[in-house]
Amino acid sequence: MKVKQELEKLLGKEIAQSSNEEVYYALLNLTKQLADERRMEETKKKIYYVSAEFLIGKLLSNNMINLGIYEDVKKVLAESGKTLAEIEEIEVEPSLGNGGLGRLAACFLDSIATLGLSGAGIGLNYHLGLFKQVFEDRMQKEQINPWIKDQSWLRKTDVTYPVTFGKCTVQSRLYEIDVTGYNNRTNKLCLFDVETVDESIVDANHQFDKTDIEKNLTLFLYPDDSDEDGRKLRIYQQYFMVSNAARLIIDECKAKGSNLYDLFDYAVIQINDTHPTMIIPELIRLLVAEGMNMDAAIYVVSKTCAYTNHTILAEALEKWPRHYLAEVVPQLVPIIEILDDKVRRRFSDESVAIIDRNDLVHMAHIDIHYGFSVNGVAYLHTEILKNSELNNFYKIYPEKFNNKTNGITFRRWLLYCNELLSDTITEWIGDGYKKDAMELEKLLAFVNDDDKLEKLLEIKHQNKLRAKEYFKETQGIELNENSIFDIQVKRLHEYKRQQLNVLYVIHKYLEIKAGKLPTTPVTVIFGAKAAPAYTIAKDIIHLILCLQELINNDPEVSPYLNVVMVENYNVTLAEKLIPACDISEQISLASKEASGTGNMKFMLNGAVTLGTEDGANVEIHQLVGDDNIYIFGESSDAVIDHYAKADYVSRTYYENNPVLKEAVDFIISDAVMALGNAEMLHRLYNELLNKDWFMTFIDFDSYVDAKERAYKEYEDRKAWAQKMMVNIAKAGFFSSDRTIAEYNNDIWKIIK
Ligand code: Z16
Repeated sequence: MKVKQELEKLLGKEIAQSSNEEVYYALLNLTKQLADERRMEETKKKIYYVSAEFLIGKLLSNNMINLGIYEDVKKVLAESGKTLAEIEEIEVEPSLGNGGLGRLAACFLDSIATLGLSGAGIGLNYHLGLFKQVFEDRMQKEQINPWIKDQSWLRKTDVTYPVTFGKCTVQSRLYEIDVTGYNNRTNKLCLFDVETVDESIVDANHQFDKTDIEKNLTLFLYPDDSDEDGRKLRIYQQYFMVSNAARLIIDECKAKGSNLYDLFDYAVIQINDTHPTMIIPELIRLLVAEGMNMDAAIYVVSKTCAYTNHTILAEALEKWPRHYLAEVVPQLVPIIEILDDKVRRRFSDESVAIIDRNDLVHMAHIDIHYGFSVNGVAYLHTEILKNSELNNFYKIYPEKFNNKTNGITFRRWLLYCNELLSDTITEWIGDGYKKDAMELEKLLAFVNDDDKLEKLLEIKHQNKLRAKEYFKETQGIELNENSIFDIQVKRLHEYKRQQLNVLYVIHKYLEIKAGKLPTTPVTVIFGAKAAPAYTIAKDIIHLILCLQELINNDPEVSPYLNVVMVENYNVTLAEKLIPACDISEQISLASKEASGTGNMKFMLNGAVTLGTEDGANVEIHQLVGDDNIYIFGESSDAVIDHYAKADYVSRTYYENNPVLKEAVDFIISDAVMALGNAEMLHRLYNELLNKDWFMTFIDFDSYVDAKERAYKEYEDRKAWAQKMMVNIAKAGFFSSDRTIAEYNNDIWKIIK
């Protein structure tokens, strides 16, 4: 295909005479056309990945890579004096997700299409998505984040269903986004919406009438659930999502010849966390409405649905009061009661009941009893599910439990975001790794090749320069490309322990003030959004921003240590930061991070992990060996034991460790208080001292040791480059193509 001609035909003029915006829309339309040409017939069985989040990121480059026109387009643009980077600036990143779970869903869609499997994502078309984060007075403020433009990747369809709630009925509308596979088929992401949604009901403070369902249903991802109306709104959203999904699936299967008694031969539904759980009773309801008897419907649905668990944190395992469901979706309550009744007849163990003694409906329990597969998302996580969190279920259904270690798409997280590296790898080992990521292991042959090691360091430096330029231009941030980039980017949550990193920063600051100077300067970079109602998380952001101000403006310290918190961390920023990273912070309290996927992206881009034995860090450690990772902290067994015995007292650590005490006290020192809000800083200080539920203090010493070791070993540039090489070489296992192949072999069983 002649890219230039096609583009100029769409533009009606030469590229050089067109604005960046015109070129962007021409590329958007060209890409859509090409994607459409790769639509393939659906196989008998199809995978439906139902998820509240799809954090897809910008799509233009990703699609052009998958369609094979990326290189040509870049060349053609360059000939006309344009760069793809400036064209991409026009695209708004959809904020249809929040973190790992949503980004995983997006990587999975890419791999499903790349492996040539017939599949679709199903979710909601949130108009404002997740909020946009801005910093004001060193605090997080939330702004609305509209992303839908007149022309976009969305395609309006004529599929619509009436969805009935206890109080009202709304009419849905299906929108689709094409999902291109790498040199393979095009699938769809199906996003349901309601036409009555009204963005103008949101006021300047982000508030809106939470009870006006017709107008608010698809406004926001995760509306504030700190009050009852907010929690009910989430149920409205979830039911709207799954009721549409169930009808779409039934319609598609019927069209392919299903008589519904054989639904499981036509469809497999992967339930992503508990948000889509109501698809189980909803499908049962619809099948019964079609004339099936209840037991048959339960049987059919149970053979169609599979559940993925993404966390062991109790607060994230949804439990809805029965009376909420009775108000929002009364038609499901009798079905859920039957499901509970059947469980109670079979098992006397109260802990596996669906409706508990307090009348709470345990969504995960519905998934486990009435789905055929339960999987965790990394080896350790699945072991914890089997042996502790869900042990009572594992004893009943050992055959349902399986592990599927997460993965990431290498198209976005290497080929696109780190072209220098991927081109170099291609030069060294050919491009077979683009289809078979395990071929990256060929790089192991070069761990003693000085020229190649030198080249890795040079690429890292170039990527730091690129990040420096980007953040200077977009956020006015100054990054020192000659410093160690030590990066922690992920949602803000106490279990992820940004506060541990912060305590180290304070400790380092105090050391430098006392005259102990590091040899190589360090830049500690944070990026994180806090849930709007999560007070302590916002306090942690506040502290980081105060320290940024204090440290970067202190001429004694700033030549050696800088702290940077980037604003509104999202997929686009991740693509700039990850290739520039030296040290990847993965420091969750062991047992709490189900997998992590950022850890995989950093490794693939030649960063060395500094982390606890948690989530997929365990597998990274195993793959790269002790010399190519910095592991610290309590083991997950020890942590689980502390919780069981309730014997962790943070104050004891504080009182017995003067170095830790000094760092903690600094949170409420005059220097910080002069910049910050006393209430917030005191609250955080007290939380750590009196509670510290995620055991920051217990790991402080070993964290400091591990960091110092990493910074020291960074000085030996060759030895460091060898660690980089091994990390890249061993990252192949974390390709989401591998993950999806496993889902298909063990759970979905879709035949091409
Ligand atoms: C989420 O992003 C995750 C779990 C969860 O229950 C809810 C949300 Cl929104 C994350 C896990 O925290 C992370 O460890 C994991 O890598 C990711 O899901 C994908 O499995």
